[in-house]
Amino acid sequence: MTQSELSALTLHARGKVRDIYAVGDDLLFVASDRISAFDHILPTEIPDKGKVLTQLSLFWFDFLRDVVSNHVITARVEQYPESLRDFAGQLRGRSMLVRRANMFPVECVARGYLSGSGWKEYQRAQSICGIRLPAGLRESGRLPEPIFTPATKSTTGHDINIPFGEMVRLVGRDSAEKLRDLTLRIYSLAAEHARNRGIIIADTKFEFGSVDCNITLADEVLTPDSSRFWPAESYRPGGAQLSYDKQFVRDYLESIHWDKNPPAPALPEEIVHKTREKYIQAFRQLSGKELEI
Ligand code: Q0Q
Repeated sequence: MTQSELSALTLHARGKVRDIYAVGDDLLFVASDRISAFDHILPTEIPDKGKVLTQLSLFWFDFLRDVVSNHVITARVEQYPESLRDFAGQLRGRSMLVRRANMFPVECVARGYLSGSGWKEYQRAQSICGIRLPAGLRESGRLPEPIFTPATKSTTGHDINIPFGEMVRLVGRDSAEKLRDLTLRIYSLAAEHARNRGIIIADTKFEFGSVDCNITLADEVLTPDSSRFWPAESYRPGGAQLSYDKQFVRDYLESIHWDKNPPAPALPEEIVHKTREKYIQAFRQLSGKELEI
């Protein structure tokens, strides 16, 4: 049987490496094997990357089942609607049928370490999202306690950090406080689990929605694409850290002196292979299970 193209489905939302399609009253969340580096989607895919990120999200949804509801209906293609039967081969292991949620227009970010936009803002203002921080913190340094740094999406795709008061204006005080508390609690539980297994989750971004008036964790969750994963064994505060999953790609792109302008270069087979292995290792290390390929 020929595999129908997913483009035959009705697109609901498209991201750099994941897409959502409308399926009746529900949604189909599909993770591709595309990889992004230095804000560019590379022309070379990493086989099974989408399966790792999907199955890692499913692991975390289950890990957090007593803390927060989630949007997953099922990830078993055999339980998908009949209309998706022709796509089963493309969807198995890399997709989820999810409830349609009324998404909050804020990205809920938890930071346990000082990195990325948080480090830049700290250097400029000794604060992040209006949260005053102690003097003398180092790049990649662990924060005294995790902080909640909400953001909104700009048209350029870069997140804009906003003060909590702005989030209150956007979603209301009750929801803002609940989302903040949930974000910090989920991050702390997941970061401890990961740290005990050799991975530092430096920061992470959650998307929440409302389903039947209940706050529901949506999108992908605690993956290397929605979070900064650092190998704990090489962690050294005081500078940029090695990426758990993207370091081989970054080093290769630096080694060929790519000017970071499109078109992004293709990746050699060896870099693809080693990167695929890192994704599969991350899943095994965090879930204790083997990836369903
Ligand atoms: C929804 N997104 C994010 C996104 C592009 C993901 C819409 N259960 C849901 C979800 C989810 N997940 C969404 N809407 C309604 N119900 C999530 C930002 C954007 C690709 C993938 N966009």
